[in-house]
Amino acid sequence: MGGTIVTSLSPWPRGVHYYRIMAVLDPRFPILAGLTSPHDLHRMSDAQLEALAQEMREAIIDTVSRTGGHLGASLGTVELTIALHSELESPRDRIVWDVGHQAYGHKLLTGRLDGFGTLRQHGGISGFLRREESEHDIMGAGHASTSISYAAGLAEAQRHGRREGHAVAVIGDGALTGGMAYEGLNQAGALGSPLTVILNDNGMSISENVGALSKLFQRVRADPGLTRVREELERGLSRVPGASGVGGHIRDATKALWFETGALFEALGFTYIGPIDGHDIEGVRRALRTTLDKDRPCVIHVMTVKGRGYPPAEADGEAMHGATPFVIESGKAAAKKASASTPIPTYTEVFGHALVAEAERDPRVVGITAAMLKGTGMQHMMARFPERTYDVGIAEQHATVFACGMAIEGYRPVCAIYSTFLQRAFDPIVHDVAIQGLPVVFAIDRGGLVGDDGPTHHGAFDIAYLRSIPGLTVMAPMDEAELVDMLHTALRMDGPVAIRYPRGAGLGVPIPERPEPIEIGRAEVLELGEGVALVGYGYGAGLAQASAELIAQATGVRPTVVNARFVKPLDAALMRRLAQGHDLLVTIEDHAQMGGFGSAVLEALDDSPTRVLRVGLPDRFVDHGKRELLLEETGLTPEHIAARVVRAIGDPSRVLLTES
Ligand SMILES: Cc1ncc(C[n+]2csc(CCOP(=O)(O)OP(=O)(O)O)c2C)c(N)n1
Repeated sequence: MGGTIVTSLSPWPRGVHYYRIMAVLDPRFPILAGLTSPHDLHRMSDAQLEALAQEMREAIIDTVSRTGGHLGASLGTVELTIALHSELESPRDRIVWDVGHQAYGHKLLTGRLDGFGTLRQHGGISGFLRREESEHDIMGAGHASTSISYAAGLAEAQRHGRREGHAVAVIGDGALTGGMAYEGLNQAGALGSPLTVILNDNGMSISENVGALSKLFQRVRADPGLTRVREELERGLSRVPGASGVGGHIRDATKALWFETGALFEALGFTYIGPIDGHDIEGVRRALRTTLDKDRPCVIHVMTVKGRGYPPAEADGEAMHGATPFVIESGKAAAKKASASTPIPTYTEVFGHALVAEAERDPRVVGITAAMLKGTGMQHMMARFPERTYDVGIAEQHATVFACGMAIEGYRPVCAIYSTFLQRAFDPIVHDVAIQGLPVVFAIDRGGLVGDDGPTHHGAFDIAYLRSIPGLTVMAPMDEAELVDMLHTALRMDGPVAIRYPRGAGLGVPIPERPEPIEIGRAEVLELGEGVALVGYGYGAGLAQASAELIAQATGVRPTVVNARFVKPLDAALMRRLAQGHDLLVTIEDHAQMGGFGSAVLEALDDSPTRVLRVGLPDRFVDHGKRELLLEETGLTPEHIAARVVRAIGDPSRVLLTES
């Protein structure tokens, strides 16, 4: 990590600097810079570990203030991370971080201080964990609620003698709202798997956490006797085999709550320890030692504060969950380049307001989000119609079937889910929505490349996995005005509909005052030209328009430009006419080339001899980095597309052009 010394962090005393001070890599972080492996933590004193925590916090704030990233979650786990690495022997002991967004501290302790300044930058270290990045990254998930299942598998392999070491899953209370977490608990509890689950309870998902369990945890957190419980618990820990043994030490007021929380896990076959203060390194270490000795499933319930140690992140956990670059002193967003005009609204914002407008007109409209209230623009619906808006937790599968239930009773549910997370709902979309023919609308945000979050988050597959489903209408607007019309259209249809749109700002076109329905399955010819037909789907239509200009400049001939609007039902008749009337048909989409819009066009043309050039994402996982950079790298820019088309025109010997 390079850069200037951060003096602005002085409100948080640095503690004593002592450990193998090497006037070295980064003078701001002498302890971190001196680490040769996380095992060094085993030999450190309590005071040294506290000082290390301070350095980690400063390193995280310093880097994320410049790169943006998951600030609050990683600040909240600093002490927990130190406790884990000072008791465990990673990677022999397997630490599995759910989502991986809270593991910046783990990165710092496992040899990545040096590259930490490149966090989330193209070619730099990932914002999540990544198996290729470090042997300490046991897996590289970015989707929530998987850690217990991973750990159950790891523990089972260990039980079969395949390997030695403990398996520890760290899961947030938000991620614990996802069904897979319970599937993991259920199996591990029955098997008696020797694994430890650390429940990192900070009361927050991205927004405030939701659900019945979260309410229980909230009551535990709000109870003034909690600290006392922890102290009693710590005193009792060495004497008790499980949670129940410490009951006598707990004051009556907190006892019931404590038992309620513990009872859930105990019923599933886990020993429950907690709640304990997750910022107390020694307390967490003691609890860990207890569980590691047990050789059975255990849960340690730790309470932490999201954003801990950085006041702006503690004050606004939601905004600082995924922080954009900020000024350290104030926590305010770093100034963007000045622009005279008002910013163009994002597709997300336009969708959010359009949904409210539809809900004003039609009382049957309800909004559903899976823990992405602001991310999907659903906060506007929640503010206007709280009784008709549902945050179901990190549970895309459940969100979909819940929508089915409401649709059966005559409601018009709109599920706003990111493309990448909707992958989780594939089976319910087939089985519960489409086969039942229910009018559920999917508003698929973040279709296409998302940028810094990288391969676990790009929305590259939704067209492919949706367009094969019978009875589903699948569409994509070319701009934000068409998104409003498409939502209006979808809510007037009898069956299921999916609308995909990209991350970021729209094209800046005016939003219609009153939306108009769109004819189903009808593409729109934007410009009639000759020689080449450029057919764009969604974001691809804008690319087609811009590419056409460049092609016209280069060749002197204006291509035909089409906004496809639908991939299902595809305007197959128009595609065939275009094929007959042009020398080259070009399909453009920000989606995996394989199985996407271009594939649908090829299928429609079937026996046509027309040359088709498909532009889309290549058959590999695209790395993380700024979205513009990734679009450039994958050839999804007007310049790249125009150059390919001009090359293809000059080489008519190639009958079918589908390579990237
Ligand atoms: C399947 C899935 N849906 C949504 C998300 C987006 N997401 C990332 S982190 C997060 C909240 C996680 O909350 P929690 O587990 O409590 O961790 P915290 O950030 O509070 O530490 C969500 C909803 C995701 N990663 N995976």
